[in-house]
Amino acid sequence: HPSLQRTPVLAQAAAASATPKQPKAGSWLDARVAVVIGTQWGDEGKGKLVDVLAQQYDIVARAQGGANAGHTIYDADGNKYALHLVPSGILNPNAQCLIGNGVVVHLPGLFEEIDGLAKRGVQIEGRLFLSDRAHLLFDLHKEIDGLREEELAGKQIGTTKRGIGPAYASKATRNGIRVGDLRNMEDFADKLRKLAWDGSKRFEGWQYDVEADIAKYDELRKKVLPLVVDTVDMINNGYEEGRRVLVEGGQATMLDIDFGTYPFVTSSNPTSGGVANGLGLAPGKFEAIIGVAKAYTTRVGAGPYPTEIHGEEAEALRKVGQEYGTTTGRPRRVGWLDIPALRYATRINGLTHINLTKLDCLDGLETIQLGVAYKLHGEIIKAVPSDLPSLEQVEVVYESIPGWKTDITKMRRWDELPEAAKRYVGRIEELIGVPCKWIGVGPGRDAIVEEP
Ligand code: 2SA
Ligand code: GDP
Ligand code: MG
Repeated sequence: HPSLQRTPVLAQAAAASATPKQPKAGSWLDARVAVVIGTQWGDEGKGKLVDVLAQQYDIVARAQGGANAGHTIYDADGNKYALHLVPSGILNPNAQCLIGNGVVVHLPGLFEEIDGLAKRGVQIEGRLFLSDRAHLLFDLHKEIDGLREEELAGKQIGTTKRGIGPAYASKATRNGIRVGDLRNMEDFADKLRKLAWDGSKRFEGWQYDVEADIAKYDELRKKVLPLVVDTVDMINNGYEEGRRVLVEGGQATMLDIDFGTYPFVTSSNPTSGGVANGLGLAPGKFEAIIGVAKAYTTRVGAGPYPTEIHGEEAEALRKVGQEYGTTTGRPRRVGWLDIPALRYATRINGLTHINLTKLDCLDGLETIQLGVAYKLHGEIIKAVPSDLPSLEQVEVVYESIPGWKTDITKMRRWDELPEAAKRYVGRIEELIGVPCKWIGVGPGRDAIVEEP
């Protein structure tokens, strides 16, 4: 029946007339809209995959989170870039980059990032666009983030203190201020005064120079307004004209405000549903949903972590994996790969492919532990428990997998990988039912192996 067709007629016609592009590196991903999602607790290496795939895409967009994200990428010459709000597609000169309505934006931070990139010769003008529906994140949100963490004394979430929770709280309580509000400075000033007043009611003795902030934003708006567009219209027009869209997720499934280890989560939905909301791009258009999973796991901040390891073993893995936060420099907690969590992420996001990253970081191990199931009160459980006490009590069932004890960082083809490494990848695929299309063997752009 024609009404059951998912692709609008207009888009189909446009797609048919669009010239297919030739991939410059890596293989061609045959999806007009591809979404890259973190499957664990963040820092799986989403930025690197987005940078690699951006060469094949016209539009690269961020849909949620803010400057709590930290994506480290290396260009073709090995220069390092740490990105927070700017999509990792920015290093591909042909890609247009969008910051969608679901993102919370700290403008001074965004301009610091933009200026840093521009100094290094990255073209920004005409390539980076900001949604007029995105909510602004002010210094006051950062201060409140800090105050709230202090109040939790001993039970902190371990946020990045980038103001993320308070900014989404302002959005939900409907006194948030949007990027588009900068078009009318008088209204903007009133709204910001109201926001600061609210904060002073909640935190006794808290001082905030709101007038100085208003003056600062009055200056900033001249730089901001040229980047501001209706990104919902822009991304949908682009799609209908046959342009290819790549979405860069921030944080990850286990940090999702609905599906993560609440309250030890971030304040947005980093899952594929959040992408639809954060861009105004309908979920039926997502042709590839790629889950990025580290070959082991890490977590920054507090909260349950069933496969966590401690002591010397943990220290060694943290060192090889260079597991320190991109945004805050905090040492990351480390552990084994958690299959129940990965299966949960597969279902929630509708994953079509996996990018298994940092397999090289397991090169030195005699034996690798793979967490294959959870037990609660002695019984195997099928689902990931929703309540913290249960999740804290789960006992992990491990399978011991022989390591390969070989340096794989120079390998670029599947058939070059040691048999034991292939067996580890194969076992993961068998347990989650999704192919590991890409395997990361180093931080560089080219350090990626594709499974045939
Ligand atoms: P927030 O700041 O309110 O989003 O913090 C809430 C929880 O979400 C976690 N979170 C992260 N976890 C890993 N990486 C993140 N980004 C940075 C990076 C982290 C850094 O890429 O390295 O530099 O420290 C990130 N952002 C948020 C956070 O740890 C809390 O558990
Ligand atoms: P993101 O937040 O998911 O984009 O990940 P981050 O950039 O915060 O952290 C991933 C880190 O691992 C970065 O320093 C990357 O350069 C690095 N990385 C990504 N893929 C690989 C890989 O396959 N092997 C190694 N050794 N490092 C990788
Ligand atoms: Mg990160």
